[in-house]
Amino acid sequence: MTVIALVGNPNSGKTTLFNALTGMKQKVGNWPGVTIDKKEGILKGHNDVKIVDLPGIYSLSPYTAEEVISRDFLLHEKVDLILNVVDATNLERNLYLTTQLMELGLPVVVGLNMMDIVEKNDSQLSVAELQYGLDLPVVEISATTGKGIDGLIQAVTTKQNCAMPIVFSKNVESTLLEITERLFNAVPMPQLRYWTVKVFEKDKKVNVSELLDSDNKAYVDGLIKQLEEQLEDDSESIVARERYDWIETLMASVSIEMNMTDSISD
Ligand code: GDP
Ligand code: MG
Ligand code: K
Repeated sequence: MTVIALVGNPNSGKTTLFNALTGMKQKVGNWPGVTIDKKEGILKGHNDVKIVDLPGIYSLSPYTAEEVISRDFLLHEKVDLILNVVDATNLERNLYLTTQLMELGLPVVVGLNMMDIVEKNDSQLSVAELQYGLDLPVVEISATTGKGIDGLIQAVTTKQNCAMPIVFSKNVESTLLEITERLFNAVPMPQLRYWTVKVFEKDKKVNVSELLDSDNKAYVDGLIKQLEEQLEDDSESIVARERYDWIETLMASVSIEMNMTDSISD
């Protein structure tokens, strides 16, 4: 059985897409906790492919019960592919989670949802630039109208490469490398980038003493402290800013202002 995890921000259209992909009826709404239970279905026309509708999340650093459920499922259950549902009308914010999903060592396909709304707007996006920048398959869809769903089914049932994590700035990467070198035997190899970033962030949900012995932990803590002093910021904020900067650069190539096409002609 192939397992596809539907992951995205709250209200990105996961449940609507789940229903379109499985033909199953499921409650759609905005009430908090509406998808707190794990919901599963079989992909239409593919009896060997299971779809799991995970609770909506903004990040993999869990603060809410929903985030804990979704993160634990992605880290500890058998998942073959992440279908990241992205609200195209809220692209910049939604991509924050995408950059984290790219660190799990799994194939990621982006379902770029709400394209029916984008098409009615003045500002448009270059999906080609988005796909190029993310280095992930991006399929334009509208979960409510069903547009693009066949292409999406094709993309998620095709063998895809594992996502490549985004690269941070040089001095952050050199500290991360020191952490990575010390985590090789402590975490599952595909999740190495995820755990490296977690250790760097000093994530309170991660028990570092299970991953590093006390000498290595002291050494790594020293390097992190050095970088924090140099950048005058705490490590968690450093990572967040790296993600925002990367997304901002990507958005500059993805966003197309419609009135710009006028000035190109002269
Ligand atoms: P979830 O929180 O990610 O499960 O999102 P839902 O599936 O509950 O959808 C949130 C809202 O967005 C609902 O009102 C949906 O009808 C609406 N919606 C979902 N997909 C689309 C889409 O492609 N286009 C439009 N216009 N609305 C959508
Ligand atoms: Mg839902
Ligand atoms: K919802």
